[in-house]
Amino acid sequence: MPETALTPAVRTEIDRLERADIMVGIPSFKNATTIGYVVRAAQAGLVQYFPDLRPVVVNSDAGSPDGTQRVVVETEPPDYVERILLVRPTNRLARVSLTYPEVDGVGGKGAALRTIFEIAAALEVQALVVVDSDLRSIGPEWIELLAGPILKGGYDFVAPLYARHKHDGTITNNVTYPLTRALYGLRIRQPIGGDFGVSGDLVRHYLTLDDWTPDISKFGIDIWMTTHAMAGGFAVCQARLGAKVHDPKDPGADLGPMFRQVVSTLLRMTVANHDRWAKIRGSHDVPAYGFERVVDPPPLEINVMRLLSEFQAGSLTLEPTWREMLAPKTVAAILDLAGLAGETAESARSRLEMDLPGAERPSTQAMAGAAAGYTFPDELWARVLYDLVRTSRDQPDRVDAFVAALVPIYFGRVASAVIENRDLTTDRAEESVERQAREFERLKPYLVGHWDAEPAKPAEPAEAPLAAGPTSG
Ligand SMILES: Nc1nc2c(ncn2[C@@H]2O[C@H](COP(=O)(O)OP(=O)(O)OP(=O)(O)O)[C@@H](O)[C@H]2O)c(=O)[nH]1
Ligand SMILES: [Mg+2]
Repeated sequence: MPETALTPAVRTEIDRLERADIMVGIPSFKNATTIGYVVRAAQAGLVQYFPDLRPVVVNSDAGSPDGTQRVVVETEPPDYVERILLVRPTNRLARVSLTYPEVDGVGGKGAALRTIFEIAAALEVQALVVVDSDLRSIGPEWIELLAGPILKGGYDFVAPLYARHKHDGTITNNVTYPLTRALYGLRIRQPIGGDFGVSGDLVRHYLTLDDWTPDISKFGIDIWMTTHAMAGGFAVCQARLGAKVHDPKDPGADLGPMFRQVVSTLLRMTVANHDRWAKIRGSHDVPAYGFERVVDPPPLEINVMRLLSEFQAGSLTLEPTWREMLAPKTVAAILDLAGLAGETAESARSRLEMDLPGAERPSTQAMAGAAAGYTFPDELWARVLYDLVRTSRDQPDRVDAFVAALVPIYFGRVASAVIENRDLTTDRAEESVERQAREFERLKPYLVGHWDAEPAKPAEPAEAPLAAGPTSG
């Protein structure tokens, strides 16, 4: 990790707290409306489930202008929690909100967590739980579910398992889950869920690593934590948390930068960890703890038409980059499919106008129905990602450009998943995620063979398109 740059204020807090056994860390940036509830749930969980340990809650904030930090320190204090839960803990819960320092000039969720790791290591905690500050569905039991396997079961890393709406978690379902599973052979269903339990040993391991990048200071942090837990041989499990309800995001509108940060980090780590994954075939289940709740997460609207149009529009400016980053057969199939995406969007649009004249924005269901027939095959998607692993190795300086160029292809893949799942229950939609994950495993020899082949001659430098890709910026 880069040199620690803890601010004097953070050091003062560490000196004041001295030691703790269990810590809940909460990164935040402009979450004043939701973080109070998360802090209350965290406090109640610590008091109720771990009354004999020394607990601390640490909020690591970006200096939010909306009063996030004030909400944290003004939320009902720990003695209120003791009163309502009728618990007399051995140690008084400590609560801190601080502004984290940027890492090499870059702030973000990962930079916030880095400060949380440093504090956890300095306080010598046995278990660290990190939870997002925009959660609506967290309850006190989440703290027990994420810390229990570490304190009682000897695990080092607890990944979350949630019921998510079938259209939510698109980066997870299409990229991080199938790729992580096929590479490392572990079925961690939510590798970037955002809510984790980490042992003191694993926190210390994180602090010794020297592969930190600006993307890890942002949303690359989750996949970085999960991958290092697996690659470092730490004991990994999952905790069933029920539903994940948080500030929703439409993948076509909000998730471009996050996609780039996660996928660039994943590709760089895949290249670096070749020795760890090259020999692994197939995968195993990862133990899951906690009561299996049946919950219906709230629905999420997705603009299918926009995803299809962006895929087609991407082909107009990004074809030269696609040729650099993908195998010739893969590019040919992608270009055909981008054309089909454009035609599908156009005909679906006119069909919707006829069916719903004057309607504002058609529902996800209506859009997906009108676009039925368009499919992005699992095998092609797996080849796209596997080609990218190889070109990321050969042209490490181009990873960011390749991942930016991948965004419209990813949109084409997400559109296909939304269309395929439009009439399915959440459980049935899960089967298509599993089918795709098996396809990544089946094609792993393609990745390995491709990796072992002679390095490709870098393609002729392509004319840089003047206009940036549709989602850059
Ligand atoms: N400190 C800090 N925290 C951030 C920043 N950006 C996001 N976060 C926090 O990171 C957590 C996750 O951010 P979200 O924007 O909710 O991301 P998400 O899309 O829900 O991510 P997933 O839940 O993993 O799908 C929240 O607690 C945010 O407050 C940032 O710039 N600085
Ligand atoms: Mg969120």
